[in-house]
Amino acid sequence: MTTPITLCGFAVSNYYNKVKLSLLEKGIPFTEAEIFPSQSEQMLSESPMGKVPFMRTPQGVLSESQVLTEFIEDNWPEPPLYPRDPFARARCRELIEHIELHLELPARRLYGEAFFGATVSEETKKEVAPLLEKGLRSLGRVARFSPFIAGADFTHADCAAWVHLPLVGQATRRIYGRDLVDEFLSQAKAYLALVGERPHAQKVDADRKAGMEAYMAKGKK
Ligand SMILES: N[C@@H](CCC(=O)N[C@@H](CS)C(=O)NCC(=O)O)C(=O)O
Repeated sequence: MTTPITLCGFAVSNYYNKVKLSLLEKGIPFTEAEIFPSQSEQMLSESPMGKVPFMRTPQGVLSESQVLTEFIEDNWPEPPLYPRDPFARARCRELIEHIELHLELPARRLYGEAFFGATVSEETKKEVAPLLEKGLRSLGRVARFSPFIAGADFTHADCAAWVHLPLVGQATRRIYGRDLVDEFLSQAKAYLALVGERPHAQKVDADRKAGMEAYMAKGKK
């Protein structure tokens, strides 16, 4: 497929940035459309849950970041961001599932208070901490950090880990006064710094920071 695609979402979204980093690392031409989550009819016609990211392609619109990742890899196999071997590929997907289901999703319940000035109940905070501890212990059993999360090569699993783990760590620092990611995954800090040195990661991060500043400036108006 040669026609450019459009990645829709906003630069502060971790799921958006996961897909954006995969696209950049693979050198796929794409444009970005800044779109925020909503339940408007227009939005729901493209993203059935009203979430971002979603992707406009010549064949139609796709939603769910992992679906976009798989679509990208299937359409543009070179350079590969999954190993060729099916078992090793499955290991990468296992890592992504672990991070999203057992870390990002529970941590998301804290984001309202951690990042957006809302209040999260004490009950929720108590419920989420052991889930995250379990999720981090489980990730520690499958992550390699040698030097990348799935082994020697940079993969889509790194695109996911690099956007989600810092957010989980930051949320736990703000809510519990402890960075559970650092506490349970001693290699995480050095690993995230290694990925963060990649030029495309730096581009994603610069856009994220600019997006965050614009969001804060809007809030002050
Ligand atoms: N499972 C979805 C999660 C995407 C997601 O939660 N995106 C957030 C922004 S980071 C969103 O759109 N939130 C709005 C909402 O939940 O309604 C994916 O992988 O794409």
